[in-house]
Amino acid sequence: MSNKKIVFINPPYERIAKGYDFVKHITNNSPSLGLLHLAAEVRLHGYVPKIIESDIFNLSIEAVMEEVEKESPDYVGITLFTVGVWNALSIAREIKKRWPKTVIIVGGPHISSMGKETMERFREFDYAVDGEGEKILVELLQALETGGNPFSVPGIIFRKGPFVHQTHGKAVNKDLDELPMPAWDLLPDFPRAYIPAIYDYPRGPVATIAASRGCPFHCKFCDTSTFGASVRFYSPKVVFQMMQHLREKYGVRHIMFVDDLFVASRLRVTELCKLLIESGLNFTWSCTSRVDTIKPDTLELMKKAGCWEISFGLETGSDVLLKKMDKAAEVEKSEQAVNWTAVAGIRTKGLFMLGYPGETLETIEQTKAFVRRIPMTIMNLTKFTPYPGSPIYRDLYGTNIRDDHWERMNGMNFVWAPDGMTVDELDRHYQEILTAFYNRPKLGLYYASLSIRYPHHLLRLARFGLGFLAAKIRSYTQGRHGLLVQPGA
Ligand code: B12
Ligand code: SF4
Repeated sequence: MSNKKIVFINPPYERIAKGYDFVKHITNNSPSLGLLHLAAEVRLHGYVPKIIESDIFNLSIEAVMEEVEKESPDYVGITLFTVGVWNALSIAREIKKRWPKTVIIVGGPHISSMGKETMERFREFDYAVDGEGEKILVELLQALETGGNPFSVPGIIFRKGPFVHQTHGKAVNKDLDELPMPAWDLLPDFPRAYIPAIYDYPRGPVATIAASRGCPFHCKFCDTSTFGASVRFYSPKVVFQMMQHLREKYGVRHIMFVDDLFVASRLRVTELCKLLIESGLNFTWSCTSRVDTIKPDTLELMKKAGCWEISFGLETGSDVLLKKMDKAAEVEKSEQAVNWTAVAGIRTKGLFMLGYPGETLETIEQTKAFVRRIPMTIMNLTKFTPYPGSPIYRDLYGTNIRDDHWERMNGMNFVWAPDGMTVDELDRHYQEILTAFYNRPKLGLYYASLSIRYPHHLLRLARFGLGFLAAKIRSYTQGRHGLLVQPGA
C-alpha cells in the first residue's frame, strides 16, 4: 500500500465569456463526478487524495497553486474537458515550474477524444489515461512506484524521447458495482456549494450520480468517446445505497442522475423506483431519457418514486435536421414523449441546439413553433459546437485537429456557422427562440408559483441581478460603454 499524495484538479472554464462571471449564480455548479470516483479508488489503495474544484470556488491559478503547495503532492491528476484545456495547461505549467518532480496525469473527455494530439502538444502533461480512469490510474501509479514499466499498462498515453506513444486498449469498467462510492467526503463544503442551475431542482441539498455508463447511439454531435457504446449499469440496489448514504450523511434531498440513458432499461428503473417508494425516503430526482425509451406506465411509477424532471435531447423541431444528426428520433415521437411526461406530472427539460449543419430559416421557425407547442417547463438551448470526439467534428474538419476554438467550446459560442448564415444572425435567432419559449404568461405564472414554493431560487436570481448590475457599472466606469465582454475575450 502506498501513502503518497495525489491532488485532483477540476480546472476553471469560461461559462459564457470573460466578463460574465455573475452567471455563476444561476448556472450549474455540479462537481466532477469523475474526480470523485478516481479519488475513492486511489484511496482504497492507500493513496491520500485531495480534490480542488477550482471553478466552483472561483479560484485563480495562483489560488490553485496555494492549495497544491499545502499538500505538496507526489502526483497531480487533472480532468480535461475541451473547454478547460488551456487553463489546465496554465496550471500544469506553474506546477512544473515550482515543483518539477511532481508527476502530472490527465484524463477526461478531451483526452478520450483527442489524447495523443493533446500529449504531443503539451509537454507539461506526463501521462494521460484514455477512457474510464479508476483501475488504470491505480495500475499506472503502482507501476511508477515499483519501478515497473508504466508502458505495460493499457489505455495509457505517454512520452518517450521526442515521441508520444499510446498503449493498446481503452480503460473500461465492466462491473460498476465493484467501484467504491464516489468520495463525496473530500469535497469542501459538500453538498452546500454544489448546486445545479436555478429552477432546475425543487430544493437542496443536491448531489449527482451516474447510474450507468455508455450509450449505443451515434448522434453525430455527441462525444461518446469516454464511455463508448457498451452500456453498463449499477444495480438498482447499489444506486439506492448511494442515495441512502447521501441522505444519511449529508441530508441530500434531490438527486440528479447524469447518465446518458438513465431510462434505457425499464426493468432496472422499475426496480429502483420500487426501492425508493418502499423506503419512504422522499427523494426528488431528475434524469435524462431518449424520447423512445419511456412509456406512460413507467412514467407513472417514476413520478410515484419522486421523479421531478426528465431531460430529453429534443434538439430541434425539424425532422430533416434530426435525420442529419443521426438522432434516430422524430419530432412527432418527441412531442408524444413530452405529452406523456406532462400527463404523469413530471417536468420536461428540453435540450435543444441551434446552428447544426443544415439549419435554415425554415428549421428555426419549426423549432420556435415546436417549443411553444409542447408542454415543456424548461428549455436549454446550446449553440452548436463540434466537440472533438463527436462524428460531426471529423465531417466538418476532416482529420485536421482544430485547437483554435477550444476555450470557447462551452456551447455558448458559435464556433462554426452553417452555410448561408452568419454568427450574428444565429445569435439573433438564439435570443428569439428563447424569447418565444419563455415569454409566455402561462410559463411566467408557473415560475412565479415555483418561486413562492421554493424561495431560495429568488435569492439566487437576486444575486445574479446584483452581479449583472455591478458588471455594468464596472464596464461604464472603465469606459467600455456597458459592454460586458472583457477585451481580449
Ligand atoms: C454531468 C456533466 C456535466 C456537469 C458536471 C461536469 C463535470 N465537471 O464533471 C456540468 C453540467 C457542470 C457539465 C458542464 C459542461 N459539460 Co458536461 N457532461 C456531463 C455528463 C452528462 C456526465 C459526466 C459525468 O459525470 N460522467 C461520469 C464520470 C464518472 O465520468 P467522467 O467525469 O468522464 O470521468 C471519468 C473519465 O473521464 C476519466 N477521467 C476524468 N478525469 C480524469 C482525470 C484523470 C487524472 C484520469 C486518470 C482520468 C480521468 O475517469 C473518470 C472515471 O471513470 C457528460 C456526458 C458523458 N457521457 O460523459 C457531459 C460532457 C462531459 N459534457 C460536455 C460538455 C461539452 C460540457 C460543457 C463544456 C458545456 C455544457 N454546456 O454542458 C461544460 C464544461 C464543464 C467543465 N468543467 O469544463 C461534453 C464534453 C465534450 C468535450 N470533448 O469536452 C460531454 C461528454 C457531453 C457530450 N456527449 O458531448 N457537464
Ligand atoms: S445524444 Fe444521447 S442518445 Fe445520442 S449518442 Fe449522445 S448520449 Fe447517446
